[in-house]
Amino acid sequence: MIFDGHVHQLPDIDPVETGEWLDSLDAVVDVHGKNRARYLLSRLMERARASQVSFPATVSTPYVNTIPRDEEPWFPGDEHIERRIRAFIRWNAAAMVVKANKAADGIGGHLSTFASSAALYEIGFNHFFRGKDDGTPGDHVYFQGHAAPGVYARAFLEGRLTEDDLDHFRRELGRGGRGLSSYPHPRLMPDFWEFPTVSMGLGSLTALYQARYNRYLQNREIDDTSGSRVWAFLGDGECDEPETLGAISLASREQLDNLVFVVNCNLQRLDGPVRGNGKVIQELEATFRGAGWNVIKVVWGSKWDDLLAQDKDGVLLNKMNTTVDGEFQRYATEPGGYARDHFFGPDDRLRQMVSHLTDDDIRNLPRGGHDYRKLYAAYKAATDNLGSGRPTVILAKTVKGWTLGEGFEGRNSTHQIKKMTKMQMLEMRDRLHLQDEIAEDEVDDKNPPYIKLGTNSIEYQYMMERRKALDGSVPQRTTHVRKPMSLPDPATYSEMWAGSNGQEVSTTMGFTRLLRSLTRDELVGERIVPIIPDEARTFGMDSLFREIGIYASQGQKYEPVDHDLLLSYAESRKGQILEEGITEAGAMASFIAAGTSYATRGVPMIPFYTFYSMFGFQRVGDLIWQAADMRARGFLMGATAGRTTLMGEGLQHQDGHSLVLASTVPAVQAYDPAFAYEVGAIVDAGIKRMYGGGAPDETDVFYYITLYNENYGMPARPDRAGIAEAIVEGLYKWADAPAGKGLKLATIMFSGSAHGAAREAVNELAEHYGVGAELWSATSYKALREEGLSAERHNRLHPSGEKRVPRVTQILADAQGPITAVSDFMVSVPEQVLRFLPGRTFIPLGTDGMGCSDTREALRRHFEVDTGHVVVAVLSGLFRDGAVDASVVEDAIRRYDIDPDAIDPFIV
Ligand SMILES: Cc1ncc(C[n+]2csc(CCOP(=O)(O)OP(=O)(O)O)c2C)c(N)n1
Ligand SMILES: [Mg+2]
Repeated sequence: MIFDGHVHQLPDIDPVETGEWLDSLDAVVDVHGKNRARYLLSRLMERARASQVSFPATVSTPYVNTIPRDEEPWFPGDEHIERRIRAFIRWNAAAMVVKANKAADGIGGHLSTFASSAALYEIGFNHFFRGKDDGTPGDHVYFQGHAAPGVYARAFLEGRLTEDDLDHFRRELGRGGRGLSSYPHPRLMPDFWEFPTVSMGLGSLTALYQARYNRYLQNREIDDTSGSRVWAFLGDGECDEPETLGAISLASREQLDNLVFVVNCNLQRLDGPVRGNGKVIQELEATFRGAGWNVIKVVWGSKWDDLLAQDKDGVLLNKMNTTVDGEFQRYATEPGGYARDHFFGPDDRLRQMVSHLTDDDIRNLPRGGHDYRKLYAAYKAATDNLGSGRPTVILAKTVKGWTLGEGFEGRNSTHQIKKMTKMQMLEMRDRLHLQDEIAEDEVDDKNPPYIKLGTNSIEYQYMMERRKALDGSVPQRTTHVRKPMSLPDPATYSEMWAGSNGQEVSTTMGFTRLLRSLTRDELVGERIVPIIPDEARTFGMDSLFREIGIYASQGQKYEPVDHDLLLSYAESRKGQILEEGITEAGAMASFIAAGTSYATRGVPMIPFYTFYSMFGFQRVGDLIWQAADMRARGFLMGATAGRTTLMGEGLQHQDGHSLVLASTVPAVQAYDPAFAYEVGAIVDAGIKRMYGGGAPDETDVFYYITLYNENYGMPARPDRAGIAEAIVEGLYKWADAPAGKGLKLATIMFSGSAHGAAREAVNELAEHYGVGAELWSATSYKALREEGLSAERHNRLHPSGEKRVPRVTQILADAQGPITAVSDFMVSVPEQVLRFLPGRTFIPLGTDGMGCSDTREALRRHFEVDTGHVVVAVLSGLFRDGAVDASVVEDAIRRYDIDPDAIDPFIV
């Protein structure tokens, strides 16, 4: 407790003696220096431990407020009016949820989360959160997802939402899809919510990287972000998610004093206590403090200050320190007499301390998170902390369900309760002193009234004046562009169109060249954000280090070991590459920050996040979903793609399914290109689509593009009208069948690196089996499927209207014979178009199975996607169609040395 300045919270029973000790220390420092002083202190600590003088660890302080009463700042607001406003919002939030569940039983919603955090938000709304009305992006506020009812309730009082809006909470499909979303979802309420948070842990992670991204923009001199603070509101239970705390050391390392976490420590999560047997606030304090954060605990409300001041023997402090959260939760549910007996009671000195208080007084000794002045002091300290280089976390102790009444406060079931009886509503009304606003006969449990404020009411005027002073309402999402961006010069892509002139390169190398060209582009160069999680060398992107620099907020304080090399590890304050280290989640959070920059900051940026494709969708799938919710734009580049192309790495690295996972995210445009010019065409079209100024439904997408590390000659872009569109639409003819008389006809579709087997198979089929196979490049089965489904839906719902033919059906109408599809991904990838090819023989080959390590050749044989297997598949299709005999297929099986009884790779 002597650490971090907390000694001032304890009574000094002998100031003279204290003075002597301090003078001695000063003298040692003066005469013998700091080292000697340190030594003596260490010896004293050693002795203290030996004498059993207990001593808290340096990372935690006693269970009291960090800011003592006499250091609290003057409170500039009108506490009475703010309390009224808070009560109105509390009431309306509860009424909205109760009504929703009466109107549609089971529709859900949460009462208790916001009830515990109302003051945490209101202090922000009235005094801290900056809006955008001055033309700046203001603060970035991440609301706790389950507290959404409170945010709607305030927007209603501010006149931003109507009663009809509140009546459509969680009923979004009426009124043209304009209800209120259950949680913060920019996808559903694009003018209101900015940051999706409700998947626990993602809000805090993305908030942290948003704060870092703001510094990136600042240091690169692209945007002045100094006026924006990032506020993230989290639950204490949520802190158990690895994503919540997993990146906090980055915040201190990057000196993000523009970041404030507010943890609503109501000691409960969904099922029960967060740490019944421990103290979550103490645990979080140690974690954050250890990570270098500025920690502000707001544990006790003002009325406790008097008691602490009397605590000469430290018995109260000791009781506070030793009472576990499970007990504190119990005190919130019992009458004051219980705490008198169990908290104060066992020790006579403590019992004496509260003898002048009634049981009700004791019960009403509030927790810090419900004490407006304490919160103001904490938020003020957090904002004053700017310049210190330390991010701040405020740990505010609250009661879950506070003011909702006995059935709610501190109950283990409180998170899930959505309904209130009339009696409960009346109890809440009285508790909030709203008798003058709501008459008893108005209250019923079906249709409780909302409190509305006339524009002349002092509460309304006060509230609006406060918001005006803080530049307008929050939250509010806009897409107003503050710093316009042009599209790249078409010449940027010319290298991609030209092909590699016989040189063997991979699509990854092709993409890296494209990325470099884009960063050199006069028009958009500075807006490109390359993001890599410690894999640049794997992808050959280390060539960019020196040229565009690795972003480092501190610059480079050392001469790198490879300084004399052309490709040295060059860090710089103005570096463009976000080299994230080994954190796909962090890299994805950066992608989200950059990909939503067009909205959050009005500064469009184009992120290219390149990663091991295996560690994309399956590793950070929920963040990708969040990116889609947040309307992120940009490119996810799934490098080292394919189950057989990346050789040697085995089961955990060889990806044959990210395209299946990508198919589940509507906003994702998934591509599996074979050649550099296809990559170029997709990127070109993608940038135009996302940044070319179309309607949000069109623009608010992002791309997933696979990249392979197999080298081969990159052909030039076919010189054909409409080729660029065809590549983007997902399928185009790549080569006609070889000419020859009497050839039996067939079709092979390839994607990505499987083009090699497909092309060889064409030659083999012509040479040995008299089969002429035409080749098609399938760049996006997802795009084909989605278009097909939409045509199918149209036809289903317009039976007598003009029939739409799915694009893939049309395109393949002229493709000859049975269709064999081959890729380095699971069969379900090409199968996405099967339903649109009725009556066609369709044989998809794919790499289903867990995978193992070997050479490409061995793996392709194992997964049955090599040349021999493609030939056999084509012949088996012809056999199925009656064009050849079974013996022909058997001949090929022999010719390519295929063991028909080999173990099925799926079960290996
Ligand atoms: C990733 C994820 N897992 C589970 C849930 C379900 N869930 C919603 S709220 C909640 C408990 C939240 O507790 P806490 O973070 O303490 O918030 P409080 O409501 O107590 O403020 C859980 C488990 C979720 N939303 N996200
Ligand atoms: Mg909680």
